[in-house]
Amino acid sequence: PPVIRREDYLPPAWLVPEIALDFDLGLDATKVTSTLSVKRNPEGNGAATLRLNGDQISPVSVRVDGEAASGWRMDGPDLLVELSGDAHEVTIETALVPSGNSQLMGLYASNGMLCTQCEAEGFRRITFFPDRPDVLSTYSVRMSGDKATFPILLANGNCTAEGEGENGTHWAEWYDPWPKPSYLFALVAGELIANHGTFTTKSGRTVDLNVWVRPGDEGRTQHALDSLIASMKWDEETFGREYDLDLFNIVAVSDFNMGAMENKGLNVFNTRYVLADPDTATDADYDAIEGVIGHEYFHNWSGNRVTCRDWFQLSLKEGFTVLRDQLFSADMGSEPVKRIEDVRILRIAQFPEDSGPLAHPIRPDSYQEISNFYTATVYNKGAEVIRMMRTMAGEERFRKGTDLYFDRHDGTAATCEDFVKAIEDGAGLDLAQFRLWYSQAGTPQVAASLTQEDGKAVLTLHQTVPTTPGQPEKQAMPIPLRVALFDRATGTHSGESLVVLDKAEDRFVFADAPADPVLSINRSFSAPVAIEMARPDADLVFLAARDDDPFARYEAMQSLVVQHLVAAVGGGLDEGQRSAGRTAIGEAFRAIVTDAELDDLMRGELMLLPAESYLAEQLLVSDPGAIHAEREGLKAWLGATLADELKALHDRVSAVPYSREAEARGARKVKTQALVYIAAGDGAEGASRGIAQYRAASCMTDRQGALMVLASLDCPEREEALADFLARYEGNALVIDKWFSLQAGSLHPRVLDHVRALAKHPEFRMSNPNRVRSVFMAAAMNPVAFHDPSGEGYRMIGDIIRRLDPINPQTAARFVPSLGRWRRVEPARASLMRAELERIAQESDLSRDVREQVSKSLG
Ligand code: HT7
Ligand code: ZN
Repeated sequence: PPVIRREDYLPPAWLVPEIALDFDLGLDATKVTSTLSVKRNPEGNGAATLRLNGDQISPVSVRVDGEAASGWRMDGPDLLVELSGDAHEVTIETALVPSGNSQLMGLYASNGMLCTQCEAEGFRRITFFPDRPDVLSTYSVRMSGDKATFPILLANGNCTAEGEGENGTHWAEWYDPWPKPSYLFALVAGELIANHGTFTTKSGRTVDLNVWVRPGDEGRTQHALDSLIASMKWDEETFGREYDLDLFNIVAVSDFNMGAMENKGLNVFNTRYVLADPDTATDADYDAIEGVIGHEYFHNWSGNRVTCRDWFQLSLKEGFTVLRDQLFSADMGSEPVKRIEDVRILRIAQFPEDSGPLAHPIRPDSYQEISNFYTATVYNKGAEVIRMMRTMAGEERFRKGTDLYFDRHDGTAATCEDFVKAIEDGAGLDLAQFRLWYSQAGTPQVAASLTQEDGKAVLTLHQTVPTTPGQPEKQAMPIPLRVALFDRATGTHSGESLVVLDKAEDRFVFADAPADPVLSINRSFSAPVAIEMARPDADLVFLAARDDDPFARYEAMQSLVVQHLVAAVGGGLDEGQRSAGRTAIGEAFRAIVTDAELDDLMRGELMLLPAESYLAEQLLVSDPGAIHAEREGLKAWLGATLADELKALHDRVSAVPYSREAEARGARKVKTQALVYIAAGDGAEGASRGIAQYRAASCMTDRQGALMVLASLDCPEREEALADFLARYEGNALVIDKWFSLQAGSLHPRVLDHVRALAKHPEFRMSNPNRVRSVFMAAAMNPVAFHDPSGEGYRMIGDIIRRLDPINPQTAARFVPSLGRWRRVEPARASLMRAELERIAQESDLSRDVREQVSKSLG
């Protein structure tokens, strides 16, 4: 497959200032007539040929300036039209079969309705067009269809006219005044019902808001609508961004490849990120809905008003928008808890990507299939990179930078370089060297040591940026680190400083530090790096209990456990050392479980053990079985040793009545955490408390938490709860997804048999990405299932990739990275993982998506 390179960018030869689309809608047959006003681009190469991209479509007719065109031909999937002048009108008809579109890109049918997904290259599956984000057009859309099948007809912008047609049909016309790239086009038609609201913007305009869902789901839309209103207000207050149309529609669809899509004025969402009520959605679901609604709304400025010049610039909109949604969620809830959650996601999803065969910079240099680059690196590391600029500039100056960015580039397709330059100019920063964060892949490792010289504390830092595929040589990057030096006696420090390490090695002298201080470094995770520092347990126990930065407290607790488990897995601990390590962890853990000053939301974070994938990251080559056994061993030891404290905690929080307030949410979070440890320490006690929590549950958070614990136990209560859950929520797809994923993600010894049975369950559907992920992504992320020494877990994931690829290649390709980690796994498992990748590679008609990921993983 051809490789697309960033350095080959050329401006488009032809522009399309306007497009008119006419849809004659049907689930099995839709006719599309598109009329493009094309204009030669003075900045283009002057070519007479207009290249219009297509994908699995063919033209029914082609006209130029109203006449049947003779000068057109196909070049592979693309349509080439010969044009003589500088401006023409090109009209093309295509015929689509939405019900046959299982890839869920372009126009497709979902649950009896029609909807579109055009990012990144789906528009070319609807009609022929220069399908690239630097071609901006105003869209006029007309659609007609059977009124009973499609009572609601939606597109971008505002509805300008509607009426009745013949034979039970009706029609609507929509016009979006804001020029946009084709990837932001959207159309939805179907039987939908709205939860309606309004928002008055800061300049006094009233915006109509609708959250559209299938009839019957409308009772679960209020949280989404509230989140939208909160997002609109927050973006005005925090970034000075006002909404720019009179209407904002959100539509929930049940078949969707990703979370949601920011189409101008018509966001399309996976039902997962819309529907919630206390009986069916957990607190985590509520938070995710708020975050995703915010994310898509914020794209209206960071993505839509200022879009990307080409897909290599994806982090321009995604990294920035993730940062914006993170700041929003932090302001809506607890800032430190949100920061801890974001760092945990980065470490679980992005660090492994950055150290594996698919590592790429946040602004990639090449790709074969752009869908493979919607990654944790582009999104989450991209957000961290912009967050570092904010940290170095300070909030106020950062805002000056973003204001300048929006002013300078409004209405255009911009680059990451444009963004950095605007922050540089607006915030008054020198970001010359900082630009390396955009071009170099790999998580920098920072070795830190603290010494005393002439009564002063000296912090020595040394950075290494690991080699990554295609990047053997790396340069030192600027790494902003927040540090504080604690006085052991008083538990205080004299102020936090920001040091920027911009050389391979540097020393920072702290003249007025206390004698023999305790170092707190990378506070609030000011840089996305790994800090390497061997530290006495006592220092970490001190910070876990006393650091005034909540993130640093969490970090100290994590480091204490990581240090211990990594040594244990490596066989480097004798019985005495193991027991001393556990005792230190146990004491820190006891303080967390019993600290009356700590709020429960934070307690829930501090109680979490580091993920197995993060532990594996610490080792060049690891044995997943040994990591799992050591981590579970520690969990069981903590559960048994602190049984009384954990039961007291479980009892206390079980008495807190349901509400959406932070205190009650914290109680629920800790309730399941406590249950996890109790069950690890004593299975029978876990089963009886688990089923009691399940039966008493008045909300999904408690019910799902109890079921999660029971699903990992081999006890009769497990079967009772699973059967009850299935019967209780029959017909509710999102909750049935939970039922599938709790079993596929369980630590039960027969989990592989369970996954095989789930794949044969009558409710399992290969055509629905949520359902496929609920079984197979849960299994791929579950070390017990995936890393089973038999290799059956790898075989299962290999099989699903091969079976899913012809149906939905984008979703299939998302499973490849789990197998791609083979080089970091012990030899016996590594060869089984590699064999699975080779088996996939032998398939003759693999999609570009899967082929790219598999060949890079083997290469
Ligand atoms: N910008 C959206 C990306 C997206 C997407 C990409 C490829 C295939 C399907 C897709 N659905 C949505 C989502 C976002 O980041 O906001
Ligand atoms: Zn996004």
